[in-house]
This record gives sequence, structure tokens and C-alpha cells, in this order.
Amino acid sequence: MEGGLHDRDRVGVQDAVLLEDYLSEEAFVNNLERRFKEHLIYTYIGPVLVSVNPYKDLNIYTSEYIKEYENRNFFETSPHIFAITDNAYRSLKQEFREQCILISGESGAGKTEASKKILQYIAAVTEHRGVVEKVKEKLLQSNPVLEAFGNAKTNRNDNSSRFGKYMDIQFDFQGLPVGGNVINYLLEKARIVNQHKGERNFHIFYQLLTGATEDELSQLYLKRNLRSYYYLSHGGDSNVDNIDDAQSYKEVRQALTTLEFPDEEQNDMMVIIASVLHLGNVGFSEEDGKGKVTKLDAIQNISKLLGITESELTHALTHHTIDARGDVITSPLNREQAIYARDALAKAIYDRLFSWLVTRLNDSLQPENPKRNVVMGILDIYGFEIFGKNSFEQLCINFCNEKLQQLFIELTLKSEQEEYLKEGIEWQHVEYFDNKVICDLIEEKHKGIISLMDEECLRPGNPNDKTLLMKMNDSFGCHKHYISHEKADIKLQKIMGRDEFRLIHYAGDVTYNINGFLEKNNDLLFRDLKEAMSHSTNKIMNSIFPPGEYKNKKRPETVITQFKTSVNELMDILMDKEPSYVRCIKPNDLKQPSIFDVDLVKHQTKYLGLMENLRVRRAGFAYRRIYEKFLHRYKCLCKETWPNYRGEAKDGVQVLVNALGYDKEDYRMGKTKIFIRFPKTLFETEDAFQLKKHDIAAIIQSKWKGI
Ligand code: AOV
Ligand code: MG
Repeated sequence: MEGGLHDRDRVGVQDAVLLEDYLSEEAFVNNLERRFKEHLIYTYIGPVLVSVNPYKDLNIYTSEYIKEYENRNFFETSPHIFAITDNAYRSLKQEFREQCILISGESGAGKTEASKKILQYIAAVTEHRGVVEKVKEKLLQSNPVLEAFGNAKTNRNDNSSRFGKYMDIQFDFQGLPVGGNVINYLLEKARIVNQHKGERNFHIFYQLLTGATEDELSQLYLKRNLRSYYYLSHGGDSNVDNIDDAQSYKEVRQALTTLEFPDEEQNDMMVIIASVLHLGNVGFSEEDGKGKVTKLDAIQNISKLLGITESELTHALTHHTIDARGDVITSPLNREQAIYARDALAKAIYDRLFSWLVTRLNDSLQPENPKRNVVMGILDIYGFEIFGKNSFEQLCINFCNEKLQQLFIELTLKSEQEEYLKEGIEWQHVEYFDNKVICDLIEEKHKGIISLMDEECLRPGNPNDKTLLMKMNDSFGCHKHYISHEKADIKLQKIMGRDEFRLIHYAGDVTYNINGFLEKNNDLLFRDLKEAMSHSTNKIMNSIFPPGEYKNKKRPETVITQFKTSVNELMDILMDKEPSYVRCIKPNDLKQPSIFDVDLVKHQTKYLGLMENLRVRRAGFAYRRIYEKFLHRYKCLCKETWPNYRGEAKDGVQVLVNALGYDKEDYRMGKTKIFIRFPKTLFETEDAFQLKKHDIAAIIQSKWKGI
């Protein structure tokens, strides 16, 4: 375990608020680097935990470590994900305060691993008996299932979550876990039909093809050869060094069983997965402008698997029916349109299957008696994204991060303010950047980017990405956080296309390419396909494509509006909980241990808003500690308090700091804590303590030796 403050030359400080030069990003990153080199991957900024991915097993999540953190005061131990969890859990258990742990960071930074450690800790420190044990088992087993269907290998992370996840653990009044609930956000379904070079489709496809028995495969009309499937072919080689797909398949099936998915249901799921693979292999030719199905065996397989007639399937894949004011008109699709329809169908099937899976999982995690439970939520959601080319998905993700930053500001400032109030200390105003203006730019009713996009989607005539961008440029051209190509300065114009716009996010500037925005936002699935799917004999298909869905005249909400609604609901859920923050940082782009790329970390420090965070924290008092603890540690530095002070701890601390010559401006006495403004004051005290400790040890030793 980490030593006290005296080690700071070598291992840096364990809380960045103790940095002398707290405004310097340089100093902050340097501190992280020093600690990283000593295998200390965790650092605090006050109550916020910063975690740097070690990319190797550090052996710091063992049962010994769990014991070390169980029921220990947060600031008495070294920074750790277990400390954050223990702190939150105790507040929940002792004060019945609902908790949320918000984990953020870029792809591969360690968010999902962190969320699993939280669960591991909770499972370890709560009772190991009967029902509770079963609930914990289910909570733990929900991870491999969600990861099989929702994670994939990307170039940034071999096990990248391609959806956002908010997971509740529900506790009864004794603090025992009794159930859970998962909410998923925006699965990246485009991956179903296309993958970048070096990337893969969702794990489950590879797991099924390598892990299923010959029997199972033949029932699904599948071949073990991964190359046989078009939808798996875009990324190239599908082997990943540290992934054993066949083994994972067994684990996933086992996990599904633990989660009480009957065999029949598991088989229905695999039938759908197989159907998606076959669907990818359906090919089209064109005759007289009409698309014709060419690969009949793929159609036959799907037809047999899903129980939909071949003719209905073929017709639905090559025709498009619309209801034009009561006149039902069916027209043929050309080859390109048919391919589009096929891919839209594959994406819709998988997306709906995933949502179904989450709902079904939640049924299984439902507590028996949901009343009066207290909740700890864990949010593992994609961090801010700035890629070479940014599209609709990045806008959604970055919007979500803007909202989370809003929440962070509100809650951090609020809790800081509350603590000062509680302790009877004067509050000083803090200067910080409030990103509400960007949230408004994106989401404001009738005025924001989202509204405009929806309007354009619904407009009759020929709305397209170009007209959308024109309207956006007109409406927001003068906004401080929006830059159109036209308004960009010459330097920027050179790197920005005419089909792009740029947003000045709190975390950085992002250029978005408008192409595909309307289509992605509309997310159309032709009614012929919906109808055909609803005739399936597969029970799951039947529930995810309810009969008559297409008859619903009300237009479904656009993708971004649905997302906005769910993000705002999430904010409401989080708002009335006590938050803890874990900010994950990726030390290098090579997925390698021991490499600390300073520029990369600086970049993340910026867009995680960590310096902002530190500023808020340091605007008041850097260090605070309960009187009893402070007195206990430093009592040897003053005659009147050594070996024991007879009286109130607060008075003892006052005597102590008088004797140490603290300047009046350097500290405040709260109701239960001393607040120290500058780290220097504390360090001097700590150094004096280390010296004294040394002396005392020497005296004790000499006494022992009888000198
Ligand atoms: P992410 O959740 O933040 O990315 P993960 O949690 O999947 O990232 O972490 C990526 C990989 O880094 C893991 O598979 C581990 O190999 C390694 N790793 C992360 N945290 C630790 C740790 N504490 N100790 C050891 N290794 C670790 V993404 O889901 O892509 O945004 O969408
Ligand atoms: Mg993840």
C-alpha cells in the first residue's frame, strides 16, 4: 500500500488538490505520470477518482485489497476504485442516500473494467447467503451476456462497449443487494452490416460460430467457416489474441441459464443471430431496374429458421409499399435500394433483439419486493469522441457528454457549497465555464439543432443533408459555439469541407460531416419488412416485430429525439442521487503497459474537464479533515496535545494549529472539520510529523535496548 504524504517526490501526491501548482496542466499530468510509473494508477481530485489504464494485471483487486478498503475512511487509504465504492456503499447503507457512480473516459480507458470492479466489491462485502448470493450471481452474470451482444473488437479496444449502459443495483434496508435494472443507450447497429478494417462485428457472432456444437450449427444451417458470412467479412482477420470465442460461448450460455433464460428462449435467440448472418448473404441482381434476389439458399435458410414463407420474404426485400392518403401503392426496389432494405432489416432485427435482451434481463433481475429499496447506479457510457471524421453518432455521444458535464458542474458545486454551509464556512464564488449554452444550442425546444434536424426530416418536398446544413448555417451562423464553413477563418476553411459544420464543445472543437444525418435520424424500415417479420413463428421475433406495427399512423420519433429524451430521463435519475466520479484515462494508443504518452493524457485531461474540476475544488480549501483524525495524527507536534488532549477534539486542533503558527487566513474551523487552504501548510505539518515520528521511533528503540 501507498505510504503517507512524505513519499511525494517519488510517487507524487495522491490527491491533485495538494499540487502546489494546481492551475498547471503540466504539473497535473506529471503527477499522474509519476504515479503511473510506480504502478499507482489511481489519483484523487478531492472526491473524484482518476484512473489510468495499466494494461496489465496489477494484482490490486484481490480479497486482501477488498479487506483493506472495507469500512475504512475514504481519505485514510490510498486512492482506489474500492475506496470510492466503499464510500458510496456506506453512505447508502448508513444514511439511505441513493448513489450513482459516473464513469467516463475515452474508448479503451477502462470504464467497463471499473464498473465490473465496483460490482465485484459490492458482491464481496455483502452477505454470502441464499437469495442474496443468487441475486449477486445474476448481477455479475449479466455482464458477459451484455458484452457478448453489445461489445465488439474495435481498433481502440478489443472489448469495446458499443452501447451506453446504466445499471442499478437495488439494496434493501439492510444494505443487501436484492435486484437490479439495466438501461441501454444507442447501440451502434451500423456495425452489424459494416466494420472498419481491423474491427469485428459483435462478439456473439464469432462465439456462436466457433463455440456451438456441430449439431447446433446444422440446426441453424450455419457453417463453422467465418469467411462464409458477408456481414463478418469487412474487418479482415477475425482472430483476436486474447479472446477465446469458443470458451466465451459456453460462458454466455451458462450465464443465460443463471439468468433464468429457458433453453427454448436461448435457442430462439441463436436462431435470430443465425438469421442475421444468412440475411447478409442474400444477394441481388437487377433486371429492368428491378432488384432480384440471387442467393436463394440464404433466403431458404432464413425462411426455415424464422418460419416466414420464402415468397413473402423475397417480395418484402424487393418491394416497397406506401400508403399515400389511403391509396396503397407497391413499387419494386432497384438493386441498390434492395441492398439498403436488407441492411436496414438486419440492423433493426439486431437492435430490437438487444433491447429485448435487456428487458428480459431486467425481468430476471427484478427484486421480489421492489418497495423501499435504495439504489446505487453505475453509469458506463461512451466518452467524448473526436475522430478524423465525425458523424451523427458522434453528435449524439458528444451531446450526452455535454449533459453529463452540466450535471457534474451542478452537483460538484452544489455539494461543495452544501459542505461549506453544513460546516458553517463562508462560500466563495468560483469562476468556471458553464456549458449550458452548448446544451441549449443542441437541444433547445423549437430552436436547437435537434429541432431543426427533426423539422427537416418531416418536411415534405425533398429534404436532404444539404438543405439541412444550409438551414443550420442560417440559424446558428452567429452562435458563439457554432462555426459554418462560410464563417470559418481562412485557416479553418482549409481543413473544413463545405459539407461540414463545427461545434465548440466544452471539451474541444469537433467538425461534423453532415452526410447521412437525415437518413440516420429517420432510421426507416420499410413496412413490407416489418410486416413480414411479424409473421415469424419465432417467439422473440414475434414480440419485437408486433403485428400491425406499420399501421400505426403516428410517425415514430426520430433517433436523436428519442436519444435526447432518454438522456434527459437519465439526468433526472442521476440528479437526486449522491454522485461519485471515476474519470478513466488511456495512457497510450497501443494498448500496451508501461507507456505513458504525455500528449495523449493531456488531451484527455482537457476533455474530461479535469483542470476545471480541480479549479472548482481548489477555489475553496484544498484539504479538509475531521478534527479527531487530524488531532490523532499530529498531536505529537505540540506539548499540550501530547500524548493526549483532554477535551473536545476541535479545541485540541485549535491549540495545535496555534502552536504550529498557522496563519489565520490559511485555515478555517468548521463544525466537524478543519479546512486548510493551501497544501503547503499541510505539507509542513506532515514533514514535521515525519521527523518527529522518526525521533519518537528512535527513542522507543533506545528504550527497548535498555540504553
Ligand atoms: P472502456 O470500457 O473504457 O472502453 P475497457 O474497460 O473495456 O475500456 O478497458 C479496455 C482494456 O483495458 C481491458 O480489456 C483491459 O485489458 C484493460 N484494462 C482496463 N482497466 C484495467 C485495469 N484496471 N487493470 C488492468 N487492465 C485494465 V469503450 O467500451 O471502448 O469506451 O466503447
Ligand atoms: Mg466499455
